[in-house]
Amino acid sequence: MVSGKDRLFESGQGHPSPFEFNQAVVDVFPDMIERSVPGYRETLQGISQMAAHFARDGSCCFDLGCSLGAASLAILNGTRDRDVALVAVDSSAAMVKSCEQVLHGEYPDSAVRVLLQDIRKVDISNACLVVMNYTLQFVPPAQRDELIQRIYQGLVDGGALILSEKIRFTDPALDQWMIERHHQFKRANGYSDLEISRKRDALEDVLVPETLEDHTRRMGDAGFSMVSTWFQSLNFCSMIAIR
Ligand code: GEK
Repeated sequence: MVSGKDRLFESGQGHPSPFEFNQAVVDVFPDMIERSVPGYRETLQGISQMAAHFARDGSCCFDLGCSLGAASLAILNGTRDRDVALVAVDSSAAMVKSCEQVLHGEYPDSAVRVLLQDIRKVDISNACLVVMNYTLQFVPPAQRDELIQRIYQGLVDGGALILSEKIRFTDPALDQWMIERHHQFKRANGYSDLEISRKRDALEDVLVPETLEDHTRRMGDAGFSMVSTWFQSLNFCSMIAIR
């Protein structure tokens, strides 16, 4: 898929409107996420390897908040010789439309379903792997416990959740230091100070990061037996939780 260059926050005055996953975002999404999320590619590579590891014939993988299907493609790549179905879910109609074209175009013979649905409502069962690659951060914090519990219940024994999130740190000085290094990463990728600050304003109260301790506690409370970080780059982190 050809991606335009992300110029969405290059200009404008006053407080920007809250960030939405609309067609304008879809048109630049691959460029936006690569230039904004440290370690994004490495995380996808890891997801592919984990999918190969956790795949169980006759079961299903879920990609919750699939956007244009990058994590779905990683899962399909890791499970290509296995009898494993894939369900990809997103609540943005524009994302789902393009994601369907990408996945069915690249894997026409695979058992892939792309659902336009809210992940808080999706039915999860017989899952060997559930991936939420930078999606939980957009779910209101008060609703996160219930979603993680439902994922746990939908996994087979030995199945896993991969949860990638932007995180915050309890120590305000460390938190600020990480935010500044992330902004340095974005500047090195060509974003201006104005773009960085306008995107930050647009994401306020839309993307709500939590600490690693919050995530670990929630997954432990849900019943996961092993919870660990497997990848981190600055304040972006991917965790694995095994049922
Ligand atoms: C990737 N995983 O490239 N229900 C369904 N979808 C949702 C919900 C919800 N409640 N809330 C947000 N989304 C992808 C990247 S992007 C991350 C994921 C980012 C969807 C939203 O529409 C968007 O497509 C996605 O979650 C988050 O590996 O842009 O930072």
